[in-house]
Amino acid sequence: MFIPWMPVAASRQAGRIHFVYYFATGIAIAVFSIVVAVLAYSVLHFRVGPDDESDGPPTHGHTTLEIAWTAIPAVLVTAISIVSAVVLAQNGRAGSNPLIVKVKAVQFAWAFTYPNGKSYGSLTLPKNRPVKLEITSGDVIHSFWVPQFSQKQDAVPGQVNDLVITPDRLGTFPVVCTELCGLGHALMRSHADVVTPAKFAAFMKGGAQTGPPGLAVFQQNGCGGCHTFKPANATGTVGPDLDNLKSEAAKANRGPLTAFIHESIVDPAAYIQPGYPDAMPHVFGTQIPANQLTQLVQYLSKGAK
Ligand code: HEC
Ligand SMILES: [Cu+2]
Repeated sequence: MFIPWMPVAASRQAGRIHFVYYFATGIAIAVFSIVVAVLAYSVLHFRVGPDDESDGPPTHGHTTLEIAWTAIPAVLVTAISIVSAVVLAQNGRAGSNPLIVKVKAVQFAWAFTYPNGKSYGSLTLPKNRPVKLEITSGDVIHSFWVPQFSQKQDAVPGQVNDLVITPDRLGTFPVVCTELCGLGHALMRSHADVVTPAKFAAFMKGGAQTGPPGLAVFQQNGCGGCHTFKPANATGTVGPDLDNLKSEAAKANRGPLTAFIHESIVDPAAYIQPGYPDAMPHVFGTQIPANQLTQLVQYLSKGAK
């Protein structure tokens, strides 16, 4: 396309959706052009003379014209409906062997779990294989969106919504939360890497989970959306800078560092850091499994100064 009206289509579904867009837009442009042309012709051609104050000639209906302007739009609207219905049906089809990835949204992060049981904070997908995302939420309503895949799907607590994607373009594309979900909503972003099938097979085997175990817990629970923490490359500013945890724990005077961190995560309201709102989610105590919580506390206490 000469002008990039839309994000590049990076999946088969996106290609079809773009076709529907252009199909409907093409019809709209044709109708608009005809209407404006008739209007312009009428305005110019039937313009009254300077001194003509007489009434126009009386006109009655024009049956042929009326049938035409009823029938043509009906045909066009039906055509758009049929094309949309076909695309919708095709886009919902995952085929017989889709890759199933469980997607869990929480304030304010994404977790993607693969059939091998491993979870990641970003999405890795093989090119040209249908993927079925099973999307849910751990707290409030979020919405999964990758502009280049052209589809959105709500993440609703207590419910699993499917989304089928067949990536057909290698590259890295943003994952965006597109449902206002709280203070860190604007930061609730990740990315989708579309890789070759060979690379994907290596990814599934290797696990590619880099960094200390606590890092994954930190990323999966969206801590970085609100906190700055250098070891995790996190730059959030809603909550205190966790690089300063040691001095803040001393100031708070609520026991040893690890105890303070543990309490801050499972019961944020027990001690509110002066100058900050009570904005930290109160769900982590029940949401993060005990072993992961231990890893997270260790990870934060090691990185803290
Ligand atoms: C929605 C934003 C938000 C998210 C997400 C969030 N926090 Fe917080 N956090 C805050 C705010 C605001 C405070 C300060 C208020 C308070 O003390 O409760 C805070 C305080 C803390 C403190 C105490 C720090 C201090 O200096 O007193 C720790 C430790 C902490 N958070 C860790 C985490 C971890 C670990 C996660 C991820 C599991 C996380 N936070 C997720 C907003 C957030
Ligand atoms: Cu969200």
